[in-house]
Amino acid sequence: MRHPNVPESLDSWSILHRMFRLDRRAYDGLDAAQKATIEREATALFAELARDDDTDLGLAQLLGHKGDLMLTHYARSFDALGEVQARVDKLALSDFLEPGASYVSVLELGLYEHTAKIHAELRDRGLKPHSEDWNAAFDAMLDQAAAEPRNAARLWARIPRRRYACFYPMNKKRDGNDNWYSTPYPERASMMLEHGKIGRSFHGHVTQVISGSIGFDDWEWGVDLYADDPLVFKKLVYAMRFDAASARFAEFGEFWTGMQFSVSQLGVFLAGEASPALFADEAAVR
Ligand code: 76R
Repeated sequence: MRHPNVPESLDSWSILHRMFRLDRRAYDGLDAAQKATIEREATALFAELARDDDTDLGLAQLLGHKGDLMLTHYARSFDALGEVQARVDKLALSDFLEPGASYVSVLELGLYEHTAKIHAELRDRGLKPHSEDWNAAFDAMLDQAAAEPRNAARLWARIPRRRYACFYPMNKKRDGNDNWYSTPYPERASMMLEHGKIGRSFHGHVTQVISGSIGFDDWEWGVDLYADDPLVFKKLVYAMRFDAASARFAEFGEFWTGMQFSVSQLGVFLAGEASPALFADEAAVR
């Protein structure tokens, strides 16, 4: 299963992003009692999904014509994601939500450096690639990487509760001389190292969640960024454009940008008169 050219990753949450348009005019036409019923039912499900240890839910009010509401679902398997998708579709609120886009991916922590070190170490120990011992040593080292406190904390982290959210899918290019996948491992590893350095210069200002979607969806990765100030997205993504991993090799899909809000603010979002708030207090959020 392990291949010398392929960086390993640690994988965790199954993730489904769903972007909807809300038919505000139709919703506004309902009488107060109907709205209250719809709001109560949706709030109960969303609260459950945001509170449960085995799922998480992020709500964001989107800006622009690409959608009004983004639901970011985390679950512990694709099966569980399927259940979540069906439950949302069964809500009376769904009569007013028109699906605009969606994205399926799995949260991943890339291990370029770890993988290179593991290969070197296994070579030094004289283990033959793909032998039983080689695979076992590999598994042990991956378990060790997963147990590192920094990785462990990020692997099953919940959706960052920061006000501004931005999501976009991306590829690494396969185009003539700019083919990421035929670039030698050490070069890719050093570009990823540089990428990480630029990323870390924004440490604290942004929380990024990288999810892999090769084999699942139309692009190769999903990028979620969360910050307390939307300008951080512009500065970070711009800075990265100058870095080889992005400058030479990145291709981007559509961007979705908006404001996260708390489940208890769903009614404010549906009423459409004020911007629904995100409460920092977790008890209020969940
Ligand atoms: O996770 C880590 O901190 C380790 C270093 C790291 C990896 C392995 C890292 C750091 N990223 C990694 C992997 Mn990233 N990242 C993006 C984008 O807009 C663009 O140009 C690209 C979109 C942003 C904005 C971003 C931010 N990263 C990846 C991968 C997988 C590649 C692969 O495996 O081949 C992609 C597609 C990707 C894309 N990255 C960081 C950031 C930030 C802010 C960091 C530092 C995080 C921190 O330590 O605070």
